[in-house]
Amino acid sequence: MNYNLLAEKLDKAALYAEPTSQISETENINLDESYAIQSISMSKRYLRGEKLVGIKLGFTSKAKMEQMGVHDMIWGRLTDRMEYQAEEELDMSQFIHPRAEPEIAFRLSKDIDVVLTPENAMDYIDGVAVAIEVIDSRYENFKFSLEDVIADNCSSSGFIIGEWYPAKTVVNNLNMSLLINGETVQAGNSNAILGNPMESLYAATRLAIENGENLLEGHIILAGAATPAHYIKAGQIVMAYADGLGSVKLNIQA
Ligand code: OOG
Ligand code: MG
Repeated sequence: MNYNLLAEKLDKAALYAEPTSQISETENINLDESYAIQSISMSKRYLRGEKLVGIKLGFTSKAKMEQMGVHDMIWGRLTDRMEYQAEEELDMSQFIHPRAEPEIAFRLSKDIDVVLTPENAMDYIDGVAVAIEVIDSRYENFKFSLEDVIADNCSSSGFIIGEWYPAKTVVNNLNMSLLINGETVQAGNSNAILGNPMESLYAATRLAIENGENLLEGHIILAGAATPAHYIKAGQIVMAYADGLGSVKLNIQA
């Protein structure tokens, strides 16, 4: 099997917003191979000038695992091109079938050189925030196996982060919701994320260290959605809310 060709197929699908068939339809890949394909496809983005700005965890909640029919946590890479700034509009033509989900974000104040724990975490983060993640599977009909979605960089395609709050701000047991044009379309609790979103932060640092990925000062960790993801459409105003962290809004271009 040619990993480079599979990485290229996924990279092209993302670049041209054209869906592609699942790798698992023709190849029998294991988890290590799917992370290898993810890594090769990311190198194609880096060659086009994109910069790594952090990592995201996926399927950290039962709600997400059940929605997508998978059974394990996954991780993917975030780049500067995926980040939206306040008031910037999302252009649907760059996406295949995007969905939004409410998330909690952490910002690193220091390069990661140890796995974070409840004891040392406050020395390594300087902010927490509510965020919207936009996921856009490159596979037809948003259908995939665990191996497929990992190779596809865990559907990562966009995110926007709300106002940063102090690192010590409580992130567990917060009501979280996703609103479209002011109406709640998904609601959950931040404890749906591994029992406490801080667990995602710890897990992200463990996975990064185990896999030789450098997490650096200023990098962002997305903890994974507390609720199922929701399809978004042109002209909508998408908002994520979390108790104590306020809200963040993303406008979808009409
Ligand atoms: C994979 C990405 C999952 C999350 O927060 O659980 C994810 C997908 O559902 O397409 O980002
Ligand atoms: Mg997510």
